[in-house]
Amino acid sequence: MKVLITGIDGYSGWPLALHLLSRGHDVAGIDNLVTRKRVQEVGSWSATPIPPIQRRLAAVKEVLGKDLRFYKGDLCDWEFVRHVLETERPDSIVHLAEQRSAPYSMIDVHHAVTTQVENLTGTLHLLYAIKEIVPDAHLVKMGTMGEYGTPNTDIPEGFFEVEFHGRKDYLPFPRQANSWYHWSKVFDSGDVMLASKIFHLRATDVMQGVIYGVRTPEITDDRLLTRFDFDETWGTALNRFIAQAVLGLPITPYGKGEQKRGFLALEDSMQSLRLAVENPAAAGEYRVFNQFDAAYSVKELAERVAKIATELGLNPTIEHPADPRVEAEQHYYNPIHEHLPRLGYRRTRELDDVMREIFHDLIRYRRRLVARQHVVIPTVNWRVPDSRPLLDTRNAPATAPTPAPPAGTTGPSSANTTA
Ligand code: USQ
Repeated sequence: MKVLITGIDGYSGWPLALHLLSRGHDVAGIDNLVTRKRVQEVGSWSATPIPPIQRRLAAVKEVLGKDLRFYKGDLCDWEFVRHVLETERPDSIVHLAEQRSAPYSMIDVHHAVTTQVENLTGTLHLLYAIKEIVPDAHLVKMGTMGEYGTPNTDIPEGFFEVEFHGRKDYLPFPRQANSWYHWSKVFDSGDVMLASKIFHLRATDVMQGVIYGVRTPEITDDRLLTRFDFDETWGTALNRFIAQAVLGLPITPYGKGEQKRGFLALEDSMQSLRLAVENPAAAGEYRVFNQFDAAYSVKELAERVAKIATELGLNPTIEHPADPRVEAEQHYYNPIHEHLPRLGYRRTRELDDVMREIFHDLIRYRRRLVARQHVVIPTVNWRVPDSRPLLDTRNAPATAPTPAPPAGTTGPSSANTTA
C-alpha cells in the first residue's frame, strides 16, 4: 500500500514509517520539523539523540535498504498539501502532524491559539485535499482517549445508544476534554466525522492512550532511534517517571495519583496503526478505535517504576506534587476497546519489560538527561495563579495577580545538531 504519514519526524511518526516500510509498504512523509524547535523553546531536548532529517533518511536507506520520500512543509499551507497529495496519490494517510502536548497548549493564550489553529487547519486542509485529489484514500487520524475525559460511566468506542424521552438514537459519546490540546482533537473528530458524511470519505479516528517506550523491532541502529521527551511539557507520564528515577529526582504522580489513563507500548501502537491502515474503513464510514492495552493509575505506575529502579541499584523516591492540571484525581475509568482486537490486534509487550528497556536506554543517555534536568519539574499550571476555584470571586483581589512566566523561557536556545 502507498502510505503518507504526516508528522513523520515525531515520536510515533518515525517508528511507524520504519514499521510500515519493513512490512513492504511504500511510505512517504511530511513534517515541518517544528516539534524540534518547540522542545528547544521549553529548554529541553530528546534523551535519545535525533539526527537531522536528511541523516535519518540516509540511515533508513543504509540500514533497511528502503527509500523513504520526505516533504518538508506545513499542513497549514494549502498549496503544499495539494502538491504532496497530487504527487504521492496515497492509498492511506496517517495524520499525526499536530501539536501534541497538553501542557504546551496551556502555557498561555498564544500557545492555546497556536495549538487549536494549527491542528484544526491542518486537518481541514487534509480533508479537502483528500476529497479533491484522492477521494478513495483512507484517513487514519490520530485522536486521543483524552477527548472523552473521565465520565462516571463506561466509555464506548466513539458512539453509544441513547434513550431520551422515550426515543432512541445511536450518537457520538460526549467529549469532556481537559486541555486546549485535547479539545483541538475533539474539534478535529467532529470535522472528520462531518467530512466522511458529506464527502463520503473513509476515516478511522484513533483514540490513543498514553504511549510509552523508546524502541520498536525496526530500530536496530542508534541512527534510527525515535525521540524520547522527558521534560514537563513534552514528556508523557511513564517516560518522565523513568527519566526522573534515572536522574535521582523524585518521581512525580500528581496530586492523589489516582488519575487513571489507558497506556500502550510504542511497539503495539505501531501494530494498531498498521492494522488500521491495512483494513480501511468503507467509503463514507467514520469509525472510532479506542487504542490502549491497560488502564493504570499514575500512582501505580510510579510504584512500578520505583520497584524496577531499586532492582537496578537506583534509589528512587516518589513525591506527590499538587496536581498542576484541572482533572479528577480519583474517578471511575472503564473504556471499551474491542474494535482493534477484531482486526487481529494482540498485545505483544508487557509493561515491566518495556520499562526495563527504557531504563537501559536512558542509563546509556543519562548525560543528556542531566544536561536538561532543570526542565523536568512541572511549572505549567492549568489553574488560576492562586489555585482558588475559578468561580469563587468572594475574596478576589482588586487587581489581577501576575501570571507565572511561560515555562522554560530562560532555557538554552542554542541550535543543536540533535533534537
Ligand atoms: N502526570 C503525572 N505526573 C507527571 C506527568 C503526568 O501524574 O509527571 C499525569 C497527568 O496529570 C495525567 C496523566 O499523568 O493525569 C497523563 O499525563 P501525560 O502527560 O502522560 O499525558 P497527556 O497530557 O494526557 O497527553 C499524552 C500525549 C498526548 C496524547 C495523550 C493520550 O502527550 O499527545 O494525546 O497522552 S491521553 O492521555 O489518553 O489523552
